[in-house]
Amino acid sequence: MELIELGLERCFKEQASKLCKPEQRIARVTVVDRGWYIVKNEAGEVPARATGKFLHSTESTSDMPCVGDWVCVHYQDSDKSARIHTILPRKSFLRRKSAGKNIEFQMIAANIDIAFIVQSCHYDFNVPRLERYLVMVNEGHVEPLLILTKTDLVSAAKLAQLILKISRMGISTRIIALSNVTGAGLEQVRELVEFGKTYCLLGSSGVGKTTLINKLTGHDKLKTRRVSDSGEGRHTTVRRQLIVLEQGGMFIDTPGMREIGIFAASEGIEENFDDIQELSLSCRFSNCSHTNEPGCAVSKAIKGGKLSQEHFDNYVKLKKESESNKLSYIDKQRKDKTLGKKGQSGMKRKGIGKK
Ligand SMILES: Nc1nc2c(ncn2[C@@H]2O[C@H](COP(=O)(O)OP(=O)(O)OP(=O)(O)O)[C@@H](O)[C@H]2O)c(=O)[nH]1
Ligand SMILES: [Mg+2]
Ligand SMILES: [Zn+2]
Repeated sequence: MELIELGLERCFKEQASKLCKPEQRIARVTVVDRGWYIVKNEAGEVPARATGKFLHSTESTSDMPCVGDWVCVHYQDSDKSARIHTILPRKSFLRRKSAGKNIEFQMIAANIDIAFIVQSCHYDFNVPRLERYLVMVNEGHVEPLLILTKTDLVSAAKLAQLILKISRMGISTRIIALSNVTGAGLEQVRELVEFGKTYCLLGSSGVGKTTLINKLTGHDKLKTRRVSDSGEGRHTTVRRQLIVLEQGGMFIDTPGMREIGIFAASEGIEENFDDIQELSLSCRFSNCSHTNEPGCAVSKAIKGGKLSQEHFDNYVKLKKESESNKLSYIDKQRKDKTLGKKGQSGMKRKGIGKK
């Protein structure tokens, strides 16, 4: 195996020559599991930990290694384990607001070329949630692709209706509908996978993310599990993991997500709702809130059936959420600073620090 197969592009090589010390080598993080990592290079995969110095230099969870990161490592015990010293700057990333009340980023993966946003046609299908994923993916400079699974469980008419719902929302992202059971649509996925590129699967538990990877690799190496009849998943995949396909290309499997909190994602929101941004240029007032101002081009488009009300409502909701989370985050940072907590940020309090 060569590093180019793992997606080592020129930009990373250049960064490595500046940031890795002579005794260090470049490797890619393939597994993250509560403070432990697995890193891979030409010679194979070994377990790794971050150095204490590295941990002390991190200010937020975004600075911690995540699956897909390129890192400078020092191999030890005759190359049987490694220490992570530096993360090379990411070309793209996927992150969300961590679940629950805590306002922090949670890194999902880094250096992704295409994110597969996976929903099942059966129970999981939800367009506002699709838009949340799209905002997250746009924010991280990743190209999105929508995957609708379990087409074997719905009629062709029902599938057409779901696809129409997506396009009515103004979403123009490419869609692949497939069945892991009959194999319909799988060829379309195989065709788009390229050598050296990294794909990340995102979606609720039980939609068939892992099954899809197993289909692509051709062997059932990764664990999957039957879901209940209501389609409710059971969180079979518990860690993020990068898998290299024999035919080239890499897939990152992730555990199903219940919440996709949006936080400080104004760029992603603008990109996903560019239709609204464009219309608002024609509003009479430049600070139009598109509620009841005269001469509002957005309201006019909604009334005229040119813009979906649901799409607009979703825009307002996500924008509010993103901004209010950002304000709380800034507020928390300020408080932490005045209390002098910067040196012992959240991560160390949660015990992820060095052992
Ligand atoms: N009928 C049908 N069942 C499928 C399809 N794809 C996956 N399944 C089944 O759905 C169940 C869940 O699949 P998984 O691949 O484990 O789902 P997952 O998205 O990886 O779930 P988590 O790991 O919990 O996030 C398994 O029983 C699969 O066999 C499909 O296209 N059609
Ligand atoms: Mg899984
Ligand atoms: Zn307006």
